[in-house]
Amino acid sequence: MTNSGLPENFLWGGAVAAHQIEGGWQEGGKGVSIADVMTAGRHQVSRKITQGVQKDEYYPNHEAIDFYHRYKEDIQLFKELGLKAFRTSIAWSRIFPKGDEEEPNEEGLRFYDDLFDELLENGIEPVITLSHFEIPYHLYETYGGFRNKKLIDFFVRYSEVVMKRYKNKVKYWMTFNEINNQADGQHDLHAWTNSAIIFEEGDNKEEVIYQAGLNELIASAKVVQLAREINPEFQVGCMMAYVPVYPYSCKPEDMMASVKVMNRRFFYSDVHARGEIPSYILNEWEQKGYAIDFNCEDLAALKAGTVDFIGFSYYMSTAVTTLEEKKGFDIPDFPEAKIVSNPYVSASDWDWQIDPVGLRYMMNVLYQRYNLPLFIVENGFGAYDKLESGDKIHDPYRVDYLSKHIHEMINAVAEDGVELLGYTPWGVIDIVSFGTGEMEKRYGMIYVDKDNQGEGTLRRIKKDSFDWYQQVIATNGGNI
Ligand code: P53
Repeated sequence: MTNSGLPENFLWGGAVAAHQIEGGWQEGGKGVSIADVMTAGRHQVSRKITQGVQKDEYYPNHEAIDFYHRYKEDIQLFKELGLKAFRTSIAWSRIFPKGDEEEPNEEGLRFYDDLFDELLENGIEPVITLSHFEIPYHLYETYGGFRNKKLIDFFVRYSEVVMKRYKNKVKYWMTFNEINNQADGQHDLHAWTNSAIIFEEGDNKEEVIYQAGLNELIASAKVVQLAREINPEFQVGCMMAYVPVYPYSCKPEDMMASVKVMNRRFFYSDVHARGEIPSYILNEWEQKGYAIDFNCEDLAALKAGTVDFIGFSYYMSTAVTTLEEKKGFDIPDFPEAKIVSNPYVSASDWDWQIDPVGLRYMMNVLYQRYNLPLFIVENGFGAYDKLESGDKIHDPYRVDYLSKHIHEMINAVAEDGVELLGYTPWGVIDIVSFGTGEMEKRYGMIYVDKDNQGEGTLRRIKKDSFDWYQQVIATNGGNI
């Protein structure tokens, strides 16, 4: 074993989100969330968002993997794995079932008291996302989601309640999961999951999303300020999805196209970390005639509520080109360019391009841009697994993906000098896929016996990657 160069207190962990694991969608006084009205899709077939919960539809998040009832058993497995941190979210609708009540739901608060106690007793630090695609459905029905500035106050109130309640149990917090997923404003699923928005006739989608995103950034900044009052030891981060978009060629226009598409994503972390709306966005709003609503008080909040660390997910990279002969995907409002695949990397069964070096690249970019500690709070490989006789799951593809990414992560720390708090790979246990609602797009090192139709015993079985990750943690990355 060699010394990897990672700090001794490095937070090796695993990550999930409440709606993708808990189930118990109507238990403990929980209200309906936006995840509870999403049906199952599959690769290239979108999930449907229904008007309320319909009787004859299948909703994979209603039961998920039943973590709500099985968390004690699962935490024993996490302990055996050696996790030092476990990232999950609080389901907002367990605490405020409708989102706009005066008083929180005590039973929901008690559930997370018990969950966090159980983690801490087993030596595992909870890392908590406040909003991970789980906005109470009522806030969509009554207020139209985050297009409405009233949601700022509802989110701040909810955050205040949970940060006060768990102030001695949770130190690491993140406000909005992958807030920049909604960046180009065209994916209806992301508008729904990030902001509880359904587009209406006459909406300029991009403008609507800029408003919602800014409302969330203001809410986040207010929560950061509150956090400092509640417990000065708190560390509050943002949570960004970072998919680097490389210039496909060295044609100068391809380089500028990369800058332009990356700026759409950087907007969110620029505000979170620097406390100002960047000039490239203010100019865009002006040129497009967007009437984004904000006032001096909002700007002061942004300035006073900058984050302590940059939490981000990394799964893949992609490329952009202006070369006319290349075929690719259109980019909203950018007709000269398209997104193309990268001939130098391979891809998963869901066409996510596998690029470990891209992680090192992104870590360098983010650290140089913000000079703040980073936290890789998601990274992982969604794949079909096969349960073989003797309860074996051989998943060398997952070990290969993760070890190559960890290798590049260590290079970024040990050679490039990037400050990194931890690494919590996605879906340490199999969960419902967010994008497709499938169970069989598996990320875990622990298998859950359940299929896409919702059939199965829910039994937990260790995969080969479990033993491998156990060694990674035990050697602090020295075996990579
Ligand atoms: P699924 C896009 C790019 C990177 C991460 O995704 C993304 C997305 C959205 O599709 O989402 C995150 O389950 C998200 C998790 C999610 C995970 O990636 O679609 O934070 O909730 O499960 C993996 O394969």
